[in-house]
Amino acid sequence: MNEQFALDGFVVEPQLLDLHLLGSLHDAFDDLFAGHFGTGIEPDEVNWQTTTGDPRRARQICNGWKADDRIAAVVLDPGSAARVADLMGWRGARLIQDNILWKPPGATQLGFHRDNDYSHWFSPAEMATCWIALDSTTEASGTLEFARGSHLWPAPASLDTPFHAPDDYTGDVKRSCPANTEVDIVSVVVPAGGGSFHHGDTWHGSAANCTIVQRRALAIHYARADAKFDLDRLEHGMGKVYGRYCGGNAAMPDAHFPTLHGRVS
Ligand SMILES: O=C(O)CCC(=O)C(=O)O
Repeated sequence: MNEQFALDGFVVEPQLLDLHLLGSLHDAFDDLFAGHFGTGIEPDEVNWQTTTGDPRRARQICNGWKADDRIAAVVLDPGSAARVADLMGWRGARLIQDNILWKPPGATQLGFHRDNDYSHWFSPAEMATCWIALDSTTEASGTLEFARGSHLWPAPASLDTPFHAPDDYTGDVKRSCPANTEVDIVSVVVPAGGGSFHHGDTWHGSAANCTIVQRRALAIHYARADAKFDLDRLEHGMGKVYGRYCGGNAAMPDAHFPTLHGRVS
């Protein structure tokens, strides 16, 4: 594992994307949130659409790669998956889900959370994430924030902060911080096309966009290539959205969770 990643639980990168792609990705965001799905396939989660969405809320769609080939070209890139595998010490990485996030000027905050608290429907329940800024970011524009070293903290006893528009977006991370430790927040300030990689146990969230510029980002969540459905937990109602792709055995189908780098076993 990279030394900085092992200590902090994240690394920030000034450039992750070929800048020629930015324009087409912005167009893809316009299309997805307007309900135009180029491939004819709906994303797995659509939390905001032009006609119905609350204009003050951060916009979110999950698995836009299925709906739009311009998003797929970035999400299915084996290079980012290889980097994640290397940082995590995994033999391979498969896609779990993408997360398309758009905070227009004035849009609301996203609560601090750990991605691994959403991964209990597969095993090992470990994720890692590549986050790519599609606009230059500043603290004021509500860029992604990490609690440094928080991947080493004990798992939280309970979770109260909703993802969308919580009153205090830092509530859960403050409550989960061990005694005698300070929450050390680091903001990902990068040019468009830059971003970060983070461990699934690292606490992260973001403030409201208090500027007059857009704040769009593409997050790509990965698991180990040999991850399997946790049939027991699916039976107990966990992972309803993605568990529907379980064909009765534990293997995760490549059509929905493609292996992007390395070996499955
Ligand atoms: O872009 C953000 O502010 C949040 C991203 C995030 O938390 C995620 O994709 O898990």
